Amino acid sequence: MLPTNLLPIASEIITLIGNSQRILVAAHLRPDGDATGSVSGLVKSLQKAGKQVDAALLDGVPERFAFVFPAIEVMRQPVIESNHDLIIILDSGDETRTGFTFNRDRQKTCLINIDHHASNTMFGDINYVDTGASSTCEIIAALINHAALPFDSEVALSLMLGLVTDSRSFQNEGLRHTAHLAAAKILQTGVDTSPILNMLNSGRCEADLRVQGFGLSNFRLECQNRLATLIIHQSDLKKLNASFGNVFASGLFNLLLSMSETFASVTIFEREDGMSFCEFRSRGGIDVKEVAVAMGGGGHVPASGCSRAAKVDELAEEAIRLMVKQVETFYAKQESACR
Ligand SMILES: [Mn+2]
Repeated sequence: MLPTNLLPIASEIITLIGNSQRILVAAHLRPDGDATGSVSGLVKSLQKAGKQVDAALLDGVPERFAFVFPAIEVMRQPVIESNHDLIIILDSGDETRTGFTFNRDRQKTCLINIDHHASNTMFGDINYVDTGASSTCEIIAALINHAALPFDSEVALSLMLGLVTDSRSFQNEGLRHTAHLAAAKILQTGVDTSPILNMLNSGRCEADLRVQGFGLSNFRLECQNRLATLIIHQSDLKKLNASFGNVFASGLFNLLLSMSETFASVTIFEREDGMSFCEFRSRGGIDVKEVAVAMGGGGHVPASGCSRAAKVDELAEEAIRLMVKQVETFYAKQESACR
C-alpha cells in the first residue's frame, strides 16, 4: 500500500516509533474528519502497542466526531513543554497550522510530519508527505499495516472517518487505488461503520440546514457561471440562529459545485471573534490551492482555505478577484491549447 519512493522514510519512522516510549500526536486547528480520525487512529494503535501516548488538538474534538475519541484526553494548552521521545504532526501543511508551540529539545525529541497536502512546507525533521493519498488516514492505515502495529476495529473506525470524509466518499477526482486498499484493510477488521454513516447522512442540525438554505438563496455566479461565490456575514448567521461552525457543517462548499456549468466555488464567512475565512473548491483541474497559498492559506488543488483577522467584505473582494483570475486563466489556457 505504500508508494515505493516513500518506503525508506516509512522505515525510518517505524524504527523511531519502535525506539520511542513517550509519543505526542497532534493535528491542525478546527480539526476535520481526517485530522480527528488520523490522530485518534494512530493514538489508539500506539497505545495498544504499549506506548505512552498524548493526543493534542488545540480546538478539541468536534462533537460530531466524538465517537472516535472515547476516553482519550486531548491536550489543548497552546504551549506544550514536550518531554516526549517523538512528536508526530498529522494532516498539517505547516507546523503553525496546529496552533501549538512545541518546546522541545531538538537533540532528544524528533518531529515527524505526516501529511497529504500539496502545500506542505516539509517542516519536520522527517517528512512523510504523500500528495497522492486521499487522506492522512489512508497514510496512517498504510503505515501501521506496513509496521504490523495494532490495527483492530477501534483503530479502523477512526481511520475510516478521515478516509471517507477527505475523499468525499471515494468521489475525489484522481482518487488513487490505495484509498480502496486502505478501505479494504479497515473493513477486514470487522469494524461497524454505522457511526460514520449516521454522521454523514443524518448528522446535521437545524442551523446547518438553515445556513445551507441561506447559501443556496444568496450565492452569485461569475465567469459565465463557472464560478460560484458566496459571502456570509456574522449578522446573517445571527438571524439564522447559527454560528460559524454551521457553515462548515452545512455542506455548502461542495454543493455549489453540483451545478453542471460550475467548476469552482468560494465561500467567505465570518467567525464570532471577527476572524474571516475563505473556503475554495473546484473540479476539473482548476488549482484553488494557488489562490489559498497567495492569501496565506493552503490545501489541495480541488479544496483549500485561508483565514485572516479582517472584515469579511475585505477578504471577499480579494478572494473573488483572485478566483475570477484563476478561473479565467485556466480556461484561456485550455482554449489556446485547443487551437
Ligand atoms: Mn486531510
